[in-house]
Amino acid sequence: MDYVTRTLDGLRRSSPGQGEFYQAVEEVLEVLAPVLDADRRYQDEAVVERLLEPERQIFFRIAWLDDQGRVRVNKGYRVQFSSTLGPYKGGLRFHPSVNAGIIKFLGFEQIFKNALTGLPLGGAKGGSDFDPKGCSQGEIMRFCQAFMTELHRHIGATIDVPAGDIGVGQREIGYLYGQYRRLNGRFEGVLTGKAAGWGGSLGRREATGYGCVYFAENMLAERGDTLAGKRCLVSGAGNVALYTLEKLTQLGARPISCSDSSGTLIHRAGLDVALLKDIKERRRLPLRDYLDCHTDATFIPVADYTAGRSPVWHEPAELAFPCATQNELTGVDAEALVANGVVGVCEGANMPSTREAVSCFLRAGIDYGPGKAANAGGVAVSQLEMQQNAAMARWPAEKVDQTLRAIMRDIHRRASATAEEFGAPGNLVLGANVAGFRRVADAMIEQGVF
Ligand code: NDP
Ligand code: 2IT
Repeated sequence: MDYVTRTLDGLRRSSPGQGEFYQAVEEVLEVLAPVLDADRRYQDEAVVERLLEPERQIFFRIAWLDDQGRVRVNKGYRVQFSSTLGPYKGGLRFHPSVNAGIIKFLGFEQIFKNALTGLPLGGAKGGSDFDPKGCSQGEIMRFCQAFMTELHRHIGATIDVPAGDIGVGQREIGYLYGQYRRLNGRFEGVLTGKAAGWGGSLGRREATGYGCVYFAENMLAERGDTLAGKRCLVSGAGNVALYTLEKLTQLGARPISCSDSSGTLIHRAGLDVALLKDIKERRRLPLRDYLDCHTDATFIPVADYTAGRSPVWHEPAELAFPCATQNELTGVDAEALVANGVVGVCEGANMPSTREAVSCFLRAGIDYGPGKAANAGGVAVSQLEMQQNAAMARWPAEKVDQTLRAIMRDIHRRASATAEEFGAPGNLVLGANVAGFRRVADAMIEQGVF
């Protein structure tokens, strides 16, 4: 049995019930085989075995009071995967689906994504099974305070710097930061995604979505093509989706679909992004409210989905941007996209395409930008926020945006050049994983066994 198969078999036995973690590892290891064979040091020094085991996992209880005065209890997680390249870095997710396997898959992906940025960043992820839906502002604040009451002893500006993810935006980062400051009495860059008035970086809110579109621009440019006039399908209607939609519109593309947990919105004339931001970001309303202003749009509620499948991928279009959550784009969806003439898929979310979907894209030979390359703009601008905090400085928005553009171009170049080097031109799954792996693996060897 070969090394990769043996390692995956061992992982399946040692991580029962952690399907998403296994899936994320499988994607990385399958493309690493030629690198592991070419350089024996990686096997001799057990680099893969070490990377699969987080340096530290913190599981904790969060008890808080709801508006009725009842005590509520949730599970909290921070998985500190790798600090080889810098302080642990990665978001916090608040969603009822969160469990140890989900946090481990996200943390594992984060190691390679962060390495690929070329910046000094380790990899981590955290969160809770807390469901913010239907909670009052006061409940969210008390939950965040209770979460940080435990987390604060494990993080710090040069130790571990959390940020947002699903269910954690600027409001939650504010409550988390306030509690950290209350407990530690230090004004330091311990979280990123802060409001711009008190330590946040301009452009962090936009960074993941804008970065994803810059990545798509780079993929298209390789074929001498541009975004102008392209019809785009986007899933989600949260932070990443909204700023993907905004940048697509700015660059002359025409986004025609998006979605949230209540259903899918299709507007073939082109989505009204300012209205979507007002509904979803400012007023926190369901997507259906869009129809009040645009009667020519269609909203399909989740209850009407055929075979539980979102119609978001089933419109004819040239580009697709999955920006909601893991495994939201299946093999069937991928076949439909390809049959409808899609030329590129660029992932704003983490691992949104199933293994079958990824195989379909690679077989079809379309441009495919995997999340760990295409959505790295968020964590990259988080690192720019850390730089600004460390220097007590504040960069203008233009400088952040220019730096983000340059970082996304470099990530694309690095992934593309690595794919060429291994005889698989255009295969950015191979390119991104191998380039990220080599940076962190070489540093692990240089720093000795621990
Ligand atoms: P948000 O919470 O802001 O938005 C998530 C969006 O996806 C919401 O519209 C939500 O619906 C929808 N959604 C979430 N889960 C589901 C589900 N199970 N079924 C259907 N719809 C769902 O999160 P972000 O935009 O920050 O994150 C989206 C993705 O991008 C995640 O995969 C995240 O890991 C990834 N990512 C985020 C980064 C960031 O900087 N924030 C950086 C890199 C990647 P509703 O509005 O109804 O809640
Ligand atoms: O998945 C991700 O890269 C994030 N949620 C952002 C991480 C960060 O530290 O900004």
